[in-house]
Amino acid sequence: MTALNRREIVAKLLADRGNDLLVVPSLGQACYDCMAAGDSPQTFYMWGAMGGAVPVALGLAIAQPDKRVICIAGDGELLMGLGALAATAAEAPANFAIACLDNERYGETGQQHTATGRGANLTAIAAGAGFGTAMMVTTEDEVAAGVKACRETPGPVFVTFKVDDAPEEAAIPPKDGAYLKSRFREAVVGKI
Ligand SMILES: Cc1ncc(C[n+]2csc(CCOP(=O)(O)OP(=O)(O)O)c2C)c(N)n1
Ligand SMILES: [Mg+2]
Repeated sequence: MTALNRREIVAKLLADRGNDLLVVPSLGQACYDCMAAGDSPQTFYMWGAMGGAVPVALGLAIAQPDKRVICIAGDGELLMGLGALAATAAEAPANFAIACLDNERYGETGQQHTATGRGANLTAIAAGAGFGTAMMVTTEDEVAAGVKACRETPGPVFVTFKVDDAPEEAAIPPKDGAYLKSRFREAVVGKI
């Protein structure tokens, strides 16, 4: 494993995010990473629905073409919903990026090994699905380019960040699903 730190990657992905960046972190540690970088009503935390973060974020990107949408997803999360990568490439939203935090583990549930530590390459899978930009970031030198691609490159963009498998301290976002939905909706389309 290389020594990239997931919290530092997420802090960079979300730096100076303003009001036009919409973020969908997958369940578990990706949510805590986003919370640790600073809570925002423009973050829609997935408290469950493993495998559902990309479909949710893809629909959001299609519905909000003037806003950048980033799905920050664990490797386990993506492996559970690989078909969503093909659907994303087929829809090809220019405002959409997936940032995979690949620790080669199901970290949230006890560090079980995932297939990415045993040969599966999510960047190659994304490229095969048809993503125009599909990058693998393994060193500090490559981080800035990976972050820039997620924030700015016309999508769909897929970037794997190989991060170390050390669990970080939990930073717990709000848990009330109705509240999270309402505040996100209001932040994106205003009060109804
Ligand atoms: C359908 C389903 N299966 C299993 C789980 C249990 N579960 C919750 S988080 C998680 C691991 C997620 O791994 P990954 O997306 O790689 O995130 P990490 O914690 O490693 O960053 C698992 C197995 C679940 N919530 N839903
Ligand atoms: Mg993982």
